[in-house]
Formats: sequence, structure tokens, C-alpha cells
Amino acid sequence: MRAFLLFLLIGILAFCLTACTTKQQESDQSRTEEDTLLLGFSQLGSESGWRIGNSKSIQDAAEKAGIQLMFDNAEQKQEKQIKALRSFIAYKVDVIAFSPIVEDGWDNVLAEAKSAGIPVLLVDRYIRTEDDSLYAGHVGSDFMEEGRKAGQYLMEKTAGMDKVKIVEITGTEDSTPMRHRSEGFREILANSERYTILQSISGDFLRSKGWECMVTLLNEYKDIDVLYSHNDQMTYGAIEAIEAVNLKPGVDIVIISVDGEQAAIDLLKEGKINCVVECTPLLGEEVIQLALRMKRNETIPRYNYSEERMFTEFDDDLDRIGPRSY
Ligand code: GYE
Repeated sequence: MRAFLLFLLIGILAFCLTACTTKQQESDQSRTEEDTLLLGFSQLGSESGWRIGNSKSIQDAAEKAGIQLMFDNAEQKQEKQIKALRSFIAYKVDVIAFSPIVEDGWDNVLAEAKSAGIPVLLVDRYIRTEDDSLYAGHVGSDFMEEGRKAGQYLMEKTAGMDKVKIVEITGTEDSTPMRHRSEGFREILANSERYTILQSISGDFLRSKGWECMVTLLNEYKDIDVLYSHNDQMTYGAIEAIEAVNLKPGVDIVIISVDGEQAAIDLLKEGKINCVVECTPLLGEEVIQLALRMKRNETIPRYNYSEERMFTEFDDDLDRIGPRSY
């Protein structure tokens, strides 16, 4: 009887050991498989502090997760971006992620990725297509909401004014942030007849063009109350132009900017910008997590929006805004 019990015990132990080892081996295998990912990322350029922060966030997150990243900077040219996507397809990457500079013109190259069986993640901006199956999902900001926030701030700021004359310097034409930041802003202002948008011109998200646009606008109109600028870089250029004609930015002309770069927050504290709508470039970790899921053939949520704030002259805790990493 004792011998039998001993045998039984040894048997049970042996079974447990084998089961555990197999389980351990299985999980080791799946972990390595899960963690290996060759991700091709096409960045659209390096036009702003936002963009540079965004590239860094993606590169850092890839390094931290130990995944292989093929990174290409298209220097503001759609043709270069398409070329990069084609080279990712040729390399047979596991997943393609990219920030489309404009919304149109991606169908052909994305159909090529689809027939090569490579899933695509849109980062930051959207594309316009009839075929929704060309990408798995999007990660980035809700630009309509950013435009609405800018409008809401302006309603509050100008509550006592009869007529409000606005100029708008927009981002790159046919890009999602340009279209949606304009649309969301107008949606709010449409609630009142007091607002007139004198002119809306594109500054391509560049500081130099922000300056150029503002010079043109100041020559054209002598009675500008508000500047709504679609990003901080263009705002810096515009402020320079406003100061050059001896007007006080933030006082003579109310300034609303988008992004929330460190320099813009500093200008807000100085009173030269009145409102900064936050748009975060820190998308790296989410991009990597989603790409890993896509590699495992999981369905990802179609839209993955970042949580964002707004900083205005009315906040009583501006000094408590922590250092910005972009
Ligand atoms: O606001 C701007 C950048 O697409 C959200 O592009 C991005 C925009 C950002 O160059 O600064």
C-alpha cells in the first residue's frame, strides 16, 4: 500500500513538472513571437516641434519595446511617402504605420499593401478613400474637437464684443488637421452672427510661412481682432510680424494657437498668446501596442483618440503646467 502511494505521488509530481514545463515553453515561445515585430513607419516630415516630438516618441517606444523599426522621413513630399511605403512592402514588414501628409492619393499604394497581406495603421492624420478596408485603424487627435475648443475659448473671450473680426492661418491644404480645425471652429462660431472670418490662408504649418501670411494679412486689414493659427510654429512667425508693426500680440490681437509646444506655453505665460489648444504628439507607445495587436491579426478599434486639454489666459494655474516634452 505504501509503495503504491509512493508511486502515485511520484506519478503526480512527474505529470505536474511536464505540464508546467510545456506551459512555460509555450509562453516563452508566444512571448518571443509576440515581441518580434518589424514595423515600417513613414513620417511626413519635420516641419514643427510637434513633428519632431512625434518622431522621437515613436522611435523611443520602439526601442523600449525592443521591436525593429524602419523609419523614413518624407520631408513634406507625398511622392517620398509613397516610395517609403513601397519599400516597406518590398521588405515584407509585419505592419505599416504612416502619417499621411494629405488626405487624397493613397488608394493605389495601400491596395498594394493589402494584397501583400500587410496591415496598415494611420497615425496622426487621416486619408480620404472609398475603400475602408485599406487601413485597420487610426491613432491620433480629434481635430474637430480641437477646432471646437478654439471656438469655445473665443466665445468666452469676446462675450462683450459686438463684432469680432478674425483671420485664420491654416495648416497644409488637404491635410486632416487643416480641414477639421477649420470646421470645428466654424461650427461653434456659427451660433452667433458677431463673428466674421476676414480671410483664411494656408501657412503650411511652417514658421516662415506663418510670418509671411501675417505680413500679408496685416497689410490687407487694419482692424484684425483675432488670429486663429492652426499650429504653434506658424504662431511664432505671426507674432514676429505683429510685433514688427508695433502691435501687441495677445493684447491688440487675440491669439489662439494649437499644439502646446513648450515655447507656446511660455508665450501664453508672457501674455503674447491667449489660448493654446493642446494636440499631443506623444503617440509612440500606442502605435507600438496597436501594431503588435495588428500583427497578431486582432481587430483594433477604428479610432483611437488622445486625451487633450486646453490652456488659456483664464486658467489660474498656468504656473503649474509641467515641462512639455515637445
Ligand atoms: O499640429 C503641426 C504639425 O498633424 C497634428 O502637424 C499634426 C500637425 C501639428 O506639423 O504642428
